Amino acid sequence: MRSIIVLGQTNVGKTLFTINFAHYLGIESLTFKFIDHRGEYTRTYTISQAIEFLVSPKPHFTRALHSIVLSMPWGKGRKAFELLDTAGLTNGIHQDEQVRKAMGQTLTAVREADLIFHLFDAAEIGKRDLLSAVSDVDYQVAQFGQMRAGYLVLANKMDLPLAKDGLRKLQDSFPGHVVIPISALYKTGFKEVKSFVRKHL
Ligand SMILES: Nc1nc2c(ncn2[C@@H]2O[C@H](COP(=O)(O)OP(=O)(O)OP(=O)(O)O)[C@@H](O)[C@H]2O)c(=O)[nH]1
Ligand SMILES: [Mg+2]
Repeated sequence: MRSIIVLGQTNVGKTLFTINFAHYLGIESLTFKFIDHRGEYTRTYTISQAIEFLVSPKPHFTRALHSIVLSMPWGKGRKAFELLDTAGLTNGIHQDEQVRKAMGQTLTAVREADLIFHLFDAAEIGKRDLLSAVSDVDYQVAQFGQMRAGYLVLANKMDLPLAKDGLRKLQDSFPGHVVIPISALYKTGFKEVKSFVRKHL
């Protein structure tokens, strides 16, 4: 099955995007496959349960890979694909072993994914100066991503103040890349994301 991996620093909105994009594609009941220190297992949530249990402003809330199978209309039928939510990327070596392990897991998974969605918190970037706006680890991911056809930068949290400034900084930092502004919270920009999937997956 083709797959899309969602990458980005902690708290940028990867998990909320994963859940609400699934909802946007018409899925009401989400079966997540978790792969962590307990092995591989599944859990099924409604959309509101998934948001309640899996999304948090607490940093490094997602501790390991979890994925859901989605599908969308394709030609005369539907096409199924996997959407992988990951633990937040960190600069350098994190002191927490679980966070370090999760980062290794993310980097392995990214090699196998067909498309990469690289999420940023545009509102946070809007508050900072251009030099410190985008971190080293994000540049490394972008460099790896640009070698692949299906690499997409998502400027998230466009509903918040200063996000427009952040979007501009992202466009300056990643010239030549497709940057789509979205709000994972309000599901804006999702039509454009869906078109990208249709074109590249
Ligand atoms: N206003 C606003 N808040 C958002 C948006 N997307 C996510 N958030 C909030 O940002 C916080 C972090 O969201 P998560 O989806 O848990 O972020 P994450 O990238 O999965 O974080 P980690 O799992 O720690 O790596 C939560 O409080 C979300 O409600 C958005 O588009 N707009
Ligand atoms: Mg998360």
